[in-house]
Amino acid sequence: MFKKILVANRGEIALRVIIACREMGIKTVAVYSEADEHALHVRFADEDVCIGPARSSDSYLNIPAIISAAEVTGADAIHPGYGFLSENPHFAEVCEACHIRFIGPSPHVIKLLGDKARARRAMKKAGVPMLPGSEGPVDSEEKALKLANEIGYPVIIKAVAGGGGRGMRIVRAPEEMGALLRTAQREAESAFGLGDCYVEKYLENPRHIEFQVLGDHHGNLVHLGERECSIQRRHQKLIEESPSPALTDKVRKKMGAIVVDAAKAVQYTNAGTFEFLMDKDGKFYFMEVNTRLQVEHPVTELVTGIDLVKEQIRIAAGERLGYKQSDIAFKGHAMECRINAEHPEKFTPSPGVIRTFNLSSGPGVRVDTAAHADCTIPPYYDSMIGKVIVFARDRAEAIARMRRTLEMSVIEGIHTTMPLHLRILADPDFQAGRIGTGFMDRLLAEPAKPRGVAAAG
Ligand code: MV4
Repeated sequence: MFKKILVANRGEIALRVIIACREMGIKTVAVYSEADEHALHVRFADEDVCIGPARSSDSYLNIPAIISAAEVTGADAIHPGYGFLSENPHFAEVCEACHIRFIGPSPHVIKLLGDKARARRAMKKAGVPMLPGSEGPVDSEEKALKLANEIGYPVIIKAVAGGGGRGMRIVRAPEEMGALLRTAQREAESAFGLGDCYVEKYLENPRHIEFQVLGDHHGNLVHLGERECSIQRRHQKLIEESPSPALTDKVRKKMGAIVVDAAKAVQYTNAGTFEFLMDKDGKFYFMEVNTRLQVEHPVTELVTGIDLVKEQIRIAAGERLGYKQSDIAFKGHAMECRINAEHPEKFTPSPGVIRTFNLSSGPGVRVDTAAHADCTIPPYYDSMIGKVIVFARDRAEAIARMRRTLEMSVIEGIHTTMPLHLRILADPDFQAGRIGTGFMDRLLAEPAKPRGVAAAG
């Protein structure tokens, strides 16, 4: 087992990794930017190294500074968390070249699945259900039109290097194709340095459902069920839950087996997430694979009882998964609300000093955060300041528990998304599990009901 792990991240996820290490008896090294000198991940690590100025590109993305920090402290592994360098195959390669274990999949797999067109081909070959679309990048308007004509409108143009929804264009009629393909290519070129785009059939208001996998270096690979992530706005998830209200045990078993076979086909190791779109008939279509630990991993931990971060560390150290698929049982219902330092309606960032910070606790409540009273939320990074995760016997109890917890929570000094979460949780469609990726557009199009006032009529 590793003796010392460097945590190449900040905020709640850096703290989450430190928690796992402390419980495993592994020493930790925090790295931090000049804006994070007083952050909790620095306070609770055994050692800490400043890696540069506040801007991410100068600090949390600064590969030479992070590798140097690992070398001077004698860390034998690096956990990248999510975001920043977590899906950078070059970083994973540099770690291995410096004899520091990267806690994540192999650089080869990160690279393969990071190219969305290559990932699509690999997954199709492995038997994963796909939407009809192009085999690789489409380089001309003619080819795009021919394909769209075959599969039918609407179609969607996506960047090969994309993911997370950036640089996508929906084409509803042939006369829009030329202009939209060119803008998508131009946008992809400037965002990712690669203009290649592919085309596939567009689904209206699908559900976003993802499967968690864990694979060791001895050929053992299991799935840990799904997470429903349809409650999103501008490709930022707001609420995630497990199980999905749309899945039966039978479908979970069938999709889980498909995902396990596909992950084995690319020799996937460590933690990963296979994302799907589900249409109104319950059919699944592959979207992409995330080769990192995800923000919403706690909901899976709560319904399976498996600590994903400890598992990542054990797997990276060469240990075997200690269980088979048939040993994994799903129990109860978990739900997570992401608390962002944002204006709840305008979605503009709200950095500043938190004056009061009191996230309620109670039976079945978990809070993952690195924020506290009198801490400063810097403007340089992601606006997520914490996650409230509840665990209950069933979905109705999970919703009631989440509403109770947020109602009894107080954050003052900055704006947060808590009021928006309460609005979502009070919505009859949400409560009935009638959700899709268009849910937030619908909710935000209607005026907010005044809180605590019964509607007339
Ligand atoms: C789609 C789609 C409909 N049809 N692909 C958004 C994130 C990016 N990874 C892919 N996305 C979508 N791809 C086809 N063929 C709809 C979306 C989409 C979406 C997906 C998941 C969660 C929220 C979303 C919001 C808008 C669009």
